[in-house]
Amino acid sequence: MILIKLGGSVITDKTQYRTFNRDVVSRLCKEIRDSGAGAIIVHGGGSFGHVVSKEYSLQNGLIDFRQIPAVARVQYDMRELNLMVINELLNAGMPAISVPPGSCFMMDDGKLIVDDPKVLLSASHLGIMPVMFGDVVFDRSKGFGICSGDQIMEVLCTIYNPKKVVFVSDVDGLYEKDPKTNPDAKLLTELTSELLSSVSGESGIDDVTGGVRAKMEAMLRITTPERECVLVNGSVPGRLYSLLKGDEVISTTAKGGL
Ligand code: IP8
Repeated sequence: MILIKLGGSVITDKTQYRTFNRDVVSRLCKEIRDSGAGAIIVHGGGSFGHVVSKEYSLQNGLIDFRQIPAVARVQYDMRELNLMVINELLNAGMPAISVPPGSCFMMDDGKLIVDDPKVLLSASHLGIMPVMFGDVVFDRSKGFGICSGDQIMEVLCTIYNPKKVVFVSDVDGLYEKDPKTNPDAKLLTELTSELLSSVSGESGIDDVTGGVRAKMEAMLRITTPERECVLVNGSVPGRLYSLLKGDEVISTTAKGGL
């Protein structure tokens, strides 16, 4: 089984509130289907999740009750995004269902807690693909918090033990500097914990869940001697398909743990 995260940067336009990249998502769903990889899919928030969350500092938990309408708004926006992703998966012939993370998990001081994976396992045992996403989730100590798609990926690794993990983004992989503001930045084909310290974590877009560095750390934590974790550009047609088929593609592969 391969665990895939469709990042918010590829499924939405992160600079425009609530803008869904339908054509890209439709193509990516077909690439996953055509590869024949048994996949479980998670997706990020992009401009459906991060804009309002940042405006109301939802990542810091409950500070004042003016945040409450924003909690409801972000949950609504994320469900709309999720259903649009699910619709593209169904159109591609994959039996996907929506599983909001708050329906299975809680958080404690920002850490995602898995009490019981039965709901998820019941779906996947029936050949149904549960699709989770970054969202506002209740937190035992902070009232609520932002659960990122990357945290969900880490938790799903413990539940499903996938043989490969793929993060789909809108960049070719990890660069030593942000390639959007530094066109001469060099792509790193391999990521190790030693290299991480020399990489600049800057990111041009506001992101309440930590941006590039947090993603790289999550990718390294996910690796084991048997499991690689790859970051690939989903904006380039065919690249995800080739990667899933086992071809060499432009990407960054995390190895060796954190
Ligand atoms: O895009 C964050 O998920 P991510 C979701 O995977 C929200 O970091 C609601 C901001």
